[in-house]
Amino acid sequence: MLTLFHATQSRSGRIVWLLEELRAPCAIEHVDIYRSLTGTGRSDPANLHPDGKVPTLMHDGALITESAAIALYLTDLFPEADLGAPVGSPERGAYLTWLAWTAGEMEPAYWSKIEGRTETDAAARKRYDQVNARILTALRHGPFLMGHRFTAVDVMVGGALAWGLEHAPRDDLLDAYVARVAARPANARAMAKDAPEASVAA
Ligand SMILES: N[C@@H](CCC(=O)N[C@@H](CS)C(=O)NCC(=O)O)C(=O)O
Repeated sequence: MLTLFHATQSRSGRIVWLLEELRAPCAIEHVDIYRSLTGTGRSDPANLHPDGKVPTLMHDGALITESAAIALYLTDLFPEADLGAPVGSPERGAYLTWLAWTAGEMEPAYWSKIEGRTETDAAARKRYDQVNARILTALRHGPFLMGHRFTAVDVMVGGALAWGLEHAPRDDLLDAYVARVAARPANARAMAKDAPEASVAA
């Protein structure tokens, strides 16, 4: 059995979206989190994450945290949905690279932009520019980041871009991509489940 610990308007929304894309049966436990940008909320004792963060996934007693690890875990668990790349497939290397890159490069680069460090720190600016160049280069081949096929990478990157679009460079290709992935029916279904009052076991 799968259970996702989720907080409204947070990183775990991407996992709700991915679960919808996968059509994976999963109970959603809405929890509170501490929100550093507003200083609101609190770490919820009901959340099994060791640091009180989300997303947190439980699968038959196994605890999985970290958005990229959860995305990989789920796409491996539901290979028939074809949203990942199985071990041994030619795309596996690129798939793992993109997933790790979202956590290791994209997120820190965008946070440095949000916090203004890209204005004062040349290394932060370079990283931010490299991140956007990587996305735009992939989208020129598109329509998705791994080419013709929509994958969990598009949920991770597209979801992050949709959240932080005001911090992204103005580019028609990027805007069209975010609109394209955000318009997916699974995203609409996920958004309907985002708030606590909408909590249901899928
Ligand atoms: N690297 C983690 C970051 C998780 C994270 O920081 N989540 C935020 C919500 S967007 C959170 O739970 N914050 C609560 C806290 O920092 O206590 C991931 O990608 O899953």
